[in-house]
Amino acid sequence: MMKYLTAGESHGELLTGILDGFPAGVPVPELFVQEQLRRRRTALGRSTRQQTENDDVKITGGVYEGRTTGAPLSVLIKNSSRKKPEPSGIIRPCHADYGGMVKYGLEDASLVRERASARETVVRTALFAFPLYMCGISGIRISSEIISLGGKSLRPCDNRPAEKAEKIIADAKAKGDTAGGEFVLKISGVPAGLGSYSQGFRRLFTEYAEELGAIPAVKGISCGGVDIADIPGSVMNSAPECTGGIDGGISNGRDIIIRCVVKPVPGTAVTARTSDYITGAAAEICSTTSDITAVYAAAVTAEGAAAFVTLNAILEKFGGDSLDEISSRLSVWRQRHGNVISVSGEENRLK
Ligand code: EPS
Repeated sequence: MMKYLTAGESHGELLTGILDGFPAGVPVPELFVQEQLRRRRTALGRSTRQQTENDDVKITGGVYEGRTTGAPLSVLIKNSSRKKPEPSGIIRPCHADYGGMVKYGLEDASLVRERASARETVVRTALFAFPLYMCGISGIRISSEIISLGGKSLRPCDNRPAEKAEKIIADAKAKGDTAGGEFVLKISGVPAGLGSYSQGFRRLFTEYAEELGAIPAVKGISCGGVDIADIPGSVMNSAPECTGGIDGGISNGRDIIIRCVVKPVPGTAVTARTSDYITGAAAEICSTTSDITAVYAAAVTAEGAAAFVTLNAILEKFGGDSLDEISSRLSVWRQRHGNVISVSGEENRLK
């Protein structure tokens, strides 16, 4: 099973991370890692900070002559934007400032901000690119799609969703405001039988929810692309894909569909009322450097997070320490079971 840890601050020297338990023998996807970082950095709605960062990543451990070795993978990403945090007791609303100062006994919110910043997801994106690549070569495709922004639908059936998104972002920026939204993850090619109902924490949806909920701006997670709360059971039974590929905590061989709600970035250029943590005095705060929306960037990190969970579920089910070992076990399972699709109570086996 894989585990990871990250370290570093938003404007410190560098960010670093370790992914332990990743299989041996996987070609090192250096260009793919860079591409995931580029997609995250240049995602729609980011702040000017992204123009100063180049997210140059160095893979510093766990690889030899172009292949992973099974040793912990380590990555290092230098920050271009370096600055000594300016001490401040002003609590930014809807950020980690207040909770962080109370928890760690700090009187300076900048120390909280430096680590609570979503900048940390740059490391997760780099580390998760390894499982995402391995999922790809194992026949599991993971993609994301933004379905709403600032309260407006962006479904592909909507007229020109990309232009609509640009306009929503431009309008929010002109008002000094920010926007939340929703994205959907689609994970195809997952074999049936991953996860378990035997314990709540082993349910596959629990594992996706844990990892996706760890992305800073993600505040809601549901399984299935439709508003499942709004449909009767009879409709759901005749369209079982509504439950998003996981039933009873176990993958059923269908596409896994997970929908995530992303909050608006709280750092707006519109002045917000707050208070000073030290003096308790009322204060006002506004920010001009923040992102307009985190939805697009979060979706890139989420693709990797979904791959991390999927690969971990594969490792739990099939075991194995190298690409060859895992691939051959997966292929035996797929030959035996294919994808089991249940339509109106009938079981059809699709090879
Ligand atoms: C962030 C605030 C902004 C974002 C940052 C996350 O940075 P700054 O404080 O420099 O204006 O740009 O995101 C990144 C740097 C990144 O790479 O994602 C925050 O407070 O979470």
